[in-house]
Amino acid sequence: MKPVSLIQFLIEERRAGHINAELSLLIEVVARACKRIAVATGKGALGGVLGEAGTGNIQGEAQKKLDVISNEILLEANAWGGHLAACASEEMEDPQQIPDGYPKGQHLLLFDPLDGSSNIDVNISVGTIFSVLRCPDGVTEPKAEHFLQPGTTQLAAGYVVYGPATVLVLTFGHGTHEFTLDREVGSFILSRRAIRIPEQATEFAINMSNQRHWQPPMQRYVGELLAGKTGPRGKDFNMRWVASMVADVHRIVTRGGVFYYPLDAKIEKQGGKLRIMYEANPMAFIIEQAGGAATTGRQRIMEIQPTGLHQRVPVFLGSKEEVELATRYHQEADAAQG
Ligand code: FDP
Repeated sequence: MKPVSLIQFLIEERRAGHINAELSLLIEVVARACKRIAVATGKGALGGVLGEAGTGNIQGEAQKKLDVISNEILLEANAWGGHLAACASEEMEDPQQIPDGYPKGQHLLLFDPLDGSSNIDVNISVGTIFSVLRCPDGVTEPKAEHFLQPGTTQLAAGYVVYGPATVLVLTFGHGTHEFTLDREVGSFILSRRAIRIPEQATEFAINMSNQRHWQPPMQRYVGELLAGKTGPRGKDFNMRWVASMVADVHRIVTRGGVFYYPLDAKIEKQGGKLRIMYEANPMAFIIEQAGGAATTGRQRIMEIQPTGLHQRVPVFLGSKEEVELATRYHQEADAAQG
């Protein structure tokens, strides 16, 4: 079969009425920016881009040089295209407006330019996550409040994992599709269409070092996974934790499994670890479109009405039956408490 490039795929999606020309252009621009990020991350120590930038982001986390570079690449690529009303980045407190003199479009772009960045210096996969929303009608200078739309309103979501291969995973709400970067030619080529995540899982991803801080239903659920064949689940589970969300999610998109970043006593006040707008919502959209489930342990992530651009939530996502079981344990525990 002849390879299908991302550009061809976008034209097909336009013809199918799934996207309009502006959204197609926006995705092309994001993909091109991600190719530049792939080049920058791929240089490693030779690019002089490893290490701390000496600055902090809005979350108070130390920024790596590559966090800053990736953010600039995405901002710059999107400023002039005419397809955006504004964009918001995990690395910036407020939305970024389109500079004067450039045409504006109908879309809002949100991104985490380099997720898992604590892994950069040790040469472990990192990634970019993005989400596209429609700018509310009549709004010409979008503010944070205009981005605060539930995940169900996303027009597109995707991530790029910079690993042994650079891979883009994308959804427009009509299935989840994977593209692999052909480095010689410089284009993304469709490598899996309409991905399906198995409903049952045998692998789970969680930071076990937080176990003592978890809430009782999480303790119960993971305790049962760890008990394996001899426990109530009657089967063994394997554990994986890359500590780079994009890489962990990509494993699930490839061979199933579940990813959990639950609420725990250490992060209770901030509501969770992962950001709803830049991480949880786009990943939830991608996972649901591949037949998986994504909840906070208590409710569907994409139905949450966000209250802040940098709001954090607990994240349970992956193989449907497993996420539903973990969610049921939390709901039952809450109901028993009244
Ligand atoms: P990072 O802080 O390195 O950017 O986005 C947050 C994130 O990485 C996720 O990519 C990853 O899954 C998680 O944090 C890792 O958290 P722990 O350090 O608690 O393991």
